[in-house]
Amino acid sequence: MNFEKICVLGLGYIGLPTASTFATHGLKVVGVDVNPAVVSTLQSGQIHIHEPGLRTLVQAAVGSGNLIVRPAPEEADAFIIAVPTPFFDDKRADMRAVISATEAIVPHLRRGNLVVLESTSPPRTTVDLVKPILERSGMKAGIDFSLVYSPERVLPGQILRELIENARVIGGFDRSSAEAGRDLYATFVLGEIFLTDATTAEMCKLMENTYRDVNIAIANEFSRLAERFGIDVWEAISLANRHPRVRILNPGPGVGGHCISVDPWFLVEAAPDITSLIRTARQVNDSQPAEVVELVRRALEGQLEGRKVAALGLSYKPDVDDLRESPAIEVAHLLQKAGAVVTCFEPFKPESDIPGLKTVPTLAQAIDEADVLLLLVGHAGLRSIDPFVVAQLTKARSVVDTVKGWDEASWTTLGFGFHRLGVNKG
Ligand code: SAJ
Repeated sequence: MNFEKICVLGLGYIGLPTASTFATHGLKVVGVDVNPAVVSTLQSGQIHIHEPGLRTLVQAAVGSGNLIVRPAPEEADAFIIAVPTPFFDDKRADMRAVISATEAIVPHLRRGNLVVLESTSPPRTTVDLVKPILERSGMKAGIDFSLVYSPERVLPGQILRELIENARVIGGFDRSSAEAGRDLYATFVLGEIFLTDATTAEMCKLMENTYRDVNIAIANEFSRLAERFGIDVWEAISLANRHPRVRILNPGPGVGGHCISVDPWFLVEAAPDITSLIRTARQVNDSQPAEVVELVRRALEGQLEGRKVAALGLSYKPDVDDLRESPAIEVAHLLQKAGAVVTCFEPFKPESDIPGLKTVPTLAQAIDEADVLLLLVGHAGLRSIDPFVVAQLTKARSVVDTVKGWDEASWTTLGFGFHRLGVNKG
């Protein structure tokens, strides 16, 4: 199947790179976002998210005339839905954005079109939710138009490379839909393309992220065990990982971001009676910020009330600016609830304004008055700070490292007390 013009609905972390990559590979792309601020930012040549290389890519796409940004979809050969699927407070998937994006396509749907859902969704969303909405057009999936679920699997921080190089799974409502999807993504995907059915593709995406969540949960539980039994979990993990069939992940302050901390709930919601392991893993990872609070309490000899904590790093993981579902933010809130006075510094969003938290734009301001320095995210720029320089800028003489970002000896030789998550060798 041949594609000349496509519409990409949702210009966030996935939609914008995808739209731009199609555009730089020669397709006419209409990028659509319902948020007027996103539309005007992109139309003025700026971008609203941080991702290495994205600014240059978007500028190339817009500059070529192939990418235009609009508030609503229009007729095209294919439509790609890449809108967010967050969850409600009770952990049920919030599918409102998928529903309204699909509804927005209906008036423009023509015979021979392809519709792709990329948003991570509960099992059977493509056939049970998206298909009936599209068929309000009077046309039938698999007969009049093609329908596909194709999950994005790119790692924030490496999106542009992984978009092109990763293997791609294309789940068709029927075989000819899957083949149409393959023809579209073959425009730029260099990784292998695998065809399957839509529900298998949905499950595949949810299983990948759930697998990672469960594996991080066990690392976090190992770190609690290490603290109880008086060892260093990082050393134990690196030794265990010398086994040819063991690959334990890293413990940390918790699991954040819009993917791994959300997607397992889609499986729990869909089948609560057979997902106890998945639910427990989520609960273990969600309780990790509280573990960090206890670690800080120990570093401050049991007293958090009125003590000043410099929280370094707020994003959900290293070297990205994404604050969604960030465990670091949860740690800061919990510390405040426990009576500590917290000053936060996020180098990738120095001007960020987070409700209920005090953020400052420089490291110096964050550590100035602190009693303890708390490393929450292993950003390269935070890992490489010089303890000698820091010692001149702060009166704190205690550090807490939740991500194994700092070298213990460099701090202790300067007189700092050093506390690391998962280590209890005292
Ligand atoms: N984390 C740990 N320990 C680890 C690894 C990660 O605590 O050993 C934490 C991170 O700090 C972060 C969270 O887990 O808070 C998730 O980070 P991540 O790097 O594991 O994953 P994401 O959420 O950035 O991206 C994931 C990726 N999925 C998998 O690796 C299976 C990516 O390929 C997906 O495309 C993405 O989710 C998505 O969009 O679903």
